[in-house]
Amino acid sequence: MESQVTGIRLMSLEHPSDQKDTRSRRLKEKLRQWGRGAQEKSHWVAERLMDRRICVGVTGLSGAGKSTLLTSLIYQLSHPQKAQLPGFAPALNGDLLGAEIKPALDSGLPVFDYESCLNALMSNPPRWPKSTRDVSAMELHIHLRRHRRFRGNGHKTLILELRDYPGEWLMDLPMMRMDFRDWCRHQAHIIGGDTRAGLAPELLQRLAALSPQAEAKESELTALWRDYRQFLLDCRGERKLSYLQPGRALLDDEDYRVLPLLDLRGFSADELRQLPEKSNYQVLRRHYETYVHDRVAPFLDSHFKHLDRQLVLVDMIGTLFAGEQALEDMRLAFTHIADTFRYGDSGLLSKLWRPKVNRLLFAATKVDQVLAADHDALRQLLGQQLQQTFTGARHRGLPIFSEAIAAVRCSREDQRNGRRMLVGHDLNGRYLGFENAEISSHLPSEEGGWSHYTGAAPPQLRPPQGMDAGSIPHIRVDALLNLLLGDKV
Ligand SMILES: Nc1nc2c(ncn2[C@@H]2O[C@H](COP(=O)(O)OP(=O)(O)OP(=O)(O)O)[C@@H](O)[C@H]2O)c(=O)[nH]1
Ligand SMILES: [Mg+2]
Repeated sequence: MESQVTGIRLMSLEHPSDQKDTRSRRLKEKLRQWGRGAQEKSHWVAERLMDRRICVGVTGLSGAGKSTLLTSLIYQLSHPQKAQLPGFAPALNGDLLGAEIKPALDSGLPVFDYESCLNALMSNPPRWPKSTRDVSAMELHIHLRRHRRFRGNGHKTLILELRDYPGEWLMDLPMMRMDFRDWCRHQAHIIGGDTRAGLAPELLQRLAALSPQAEAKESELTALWRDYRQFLLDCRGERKLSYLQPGRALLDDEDYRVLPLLDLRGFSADELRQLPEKSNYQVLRRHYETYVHDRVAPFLDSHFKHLDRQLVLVDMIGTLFAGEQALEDMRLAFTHIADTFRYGDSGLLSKLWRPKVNRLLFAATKVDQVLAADHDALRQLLGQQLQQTFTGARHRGLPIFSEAIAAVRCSREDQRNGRRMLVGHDLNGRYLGFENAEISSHLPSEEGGWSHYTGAAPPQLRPPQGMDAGSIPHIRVDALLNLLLGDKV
């Protein structure tokens, strides 16, 4: 009201011709800005229209294998003579000429540090890339031979823009459509519904006992946040759970203080709204809203909506061998990813944002940890989990694919005493041979069936030695490339 009145007063002080001038100046400035923007974007739009540019999001929870896959993928495409990519048609036909990395200038994001990831893999002894915590982007200019009917062979370049971001950010997106009260109830439901409460019973009791109307005490909330963050880290580290919020608590140690009130029974929505500003409910509500506004919404706005295709990496082996609860939680995470990508007006996020992702790929990573005979079962298991969550007409028109890959193959198969086994080096460089627990394409249904997997996880492996002399061995990265780009090359 106040500003309206001020606005009218200011207007009345201007001469009518001044007003006209101001308006036309503003309009001209707008047109100029629009022109500048259009010029900058025009090459981008033209490339898109000519099918020469594609933007792919690569995500997965921390440790899923994003940095390693990106490094392997870039290496394979940039060294067509050394790469083994029989499943990728341009490589098979000799039309893949090479690739070069360029910064993704339009994105304004830091460039993926390919050099240091590659150096780590190629060093002696080889190492895995360092864990990364932030988003990065790059353009990979893929040079291909083009066969023209009458004018001989030519060249074309496909620009593959790769945006790598933590899966934890994706897990936060459902918070966009929940207010604080909804989120508290959602968290209470999840925590009460499985055995994760067993990881921190005392903490969860303290949270449930936190009275919504009592005045908030800074020191109490600080202590609760420290313990809650540790609880989330244990859910990931010890139980291999996937659907954990706020996701950024797993990536950095900022003082977000986004805590759920686990017992809101006895309070209607109206009663909660009217609680004093200094009450626990109102203080935590403000923390929650700040987090959603400052962290979650900008990601959706500036980054996520540019993607044409989305690749989600899943540590299916780690999850399966962690047991039934980890797998159920992964399914829960898939349900929320499915909601994010749901098409049509019924999509819960569609009012805020309409996804334009036209292909969604899931890949189980690190399959070199199990025998080749189990790779197909893994792919089938992943497919079943996806089928259960992406059912019905809601995703019609959005093709979903699943694969099972190893970005860097660290093991090879051998025969010992008539049995097939895997041999490789563990993380300490010790040479070892092992046989993984056989993977069935169906989840255990009978009582006690999960004991076949729990505690029997295959060992973590070190990258193989000697890659600097030649190619990076992999499993089905070429098939993944085909799913990602096959229709664009
Ligand atoms: N055996 C095997 N292990 C792999 C492979 N790729 C990744 N790993 C293992 O998974 C770990 C994590 O891989 P990264 O590529 O760093 O995963 P990330 O998703 O980038 O992880 P953050 O940067 O922490 O989010 C590595 O340190 C390896 O132990 C693979 O192809 N085979
Ligand atoms: Mg990484």
